[in-house]
Amino acid sequence: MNDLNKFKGLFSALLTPFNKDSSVNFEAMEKLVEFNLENGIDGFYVGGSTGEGLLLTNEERKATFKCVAEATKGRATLIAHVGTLHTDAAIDMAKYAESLGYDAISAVAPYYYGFPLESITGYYNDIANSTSLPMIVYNFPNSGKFALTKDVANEMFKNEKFIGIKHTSSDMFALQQFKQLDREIVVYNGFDETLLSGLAMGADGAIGSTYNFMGKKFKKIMNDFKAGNIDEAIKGQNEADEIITEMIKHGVFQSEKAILSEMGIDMGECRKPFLPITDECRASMKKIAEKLMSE
Ligand code: MN9
Repeated sequence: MNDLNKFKGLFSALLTPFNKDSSVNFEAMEKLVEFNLENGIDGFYVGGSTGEGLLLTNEERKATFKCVAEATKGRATLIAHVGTLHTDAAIDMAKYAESLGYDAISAVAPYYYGFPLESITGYYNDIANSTSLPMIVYNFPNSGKFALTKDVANEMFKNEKFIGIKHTSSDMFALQQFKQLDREIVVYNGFDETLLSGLAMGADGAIGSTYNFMGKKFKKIMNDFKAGNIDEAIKGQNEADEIITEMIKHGVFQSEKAILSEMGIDMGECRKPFLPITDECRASMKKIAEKLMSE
């Protein structure tokens, strides 16, 4: 049996910094990991949507897994996102993550073709059965035509390798349902702007992009929630959401890179076809970064 406790808590969906020529900036990535750990982050989700994993080559994805494993040195729980359309490539990445000592693998459901359910569950089983690592299903309905349901999850989770769901959706009823499966699993809230509602519906933790620079703020929200200080928790969520609202206007990942660059970590731009960071975005995020650093 897997110990689920190490999978609970606040996990950063780690951003991937790029150099000017758009190659991965590993030095900045190490700094970002350290910065996250200083802010109390419990674990990292590497190479997901936020990490621009699907815009990296498979070799680059593996190199980022290695960089993060070496930078954390066992100080955080590590989840490698290996999702891609090509099953064997996903398996190759999963095996590599296993060799690096990762704690779990995760994958978004195969997208683009509108695969039938049997293909999707087959894909997950193929990857999950290829290593000794547990699997966390990345449920992100906006990324394709597939939204996980309780019944499908119950079927999938008959395979003991499956231990959790990263629920990137505002459907809080679905999140609640995932906590009622036939056996206990870990459920992560996936949209940071709804963390508090996710916790209220039973989430064990959260995986998100804004924790890269608002780790302390969100840790406090979680602790306030656990302690029953709901008014304080709502206040914290409102403060965070004011920032996220501004980020959404300018592009979430561009804004996050602009904020962290202001905080002293050279994040560079997002990879094409993401658009460059605009001057308006930089100016707005500079103010947000200054405010966060003064807190
Ligand atoms: O991994 C992230 N999801 C996506 C979680 O980027 C699709 C979230 O953290 C969002 O970036 C964040 C802003 O909408 O909630």
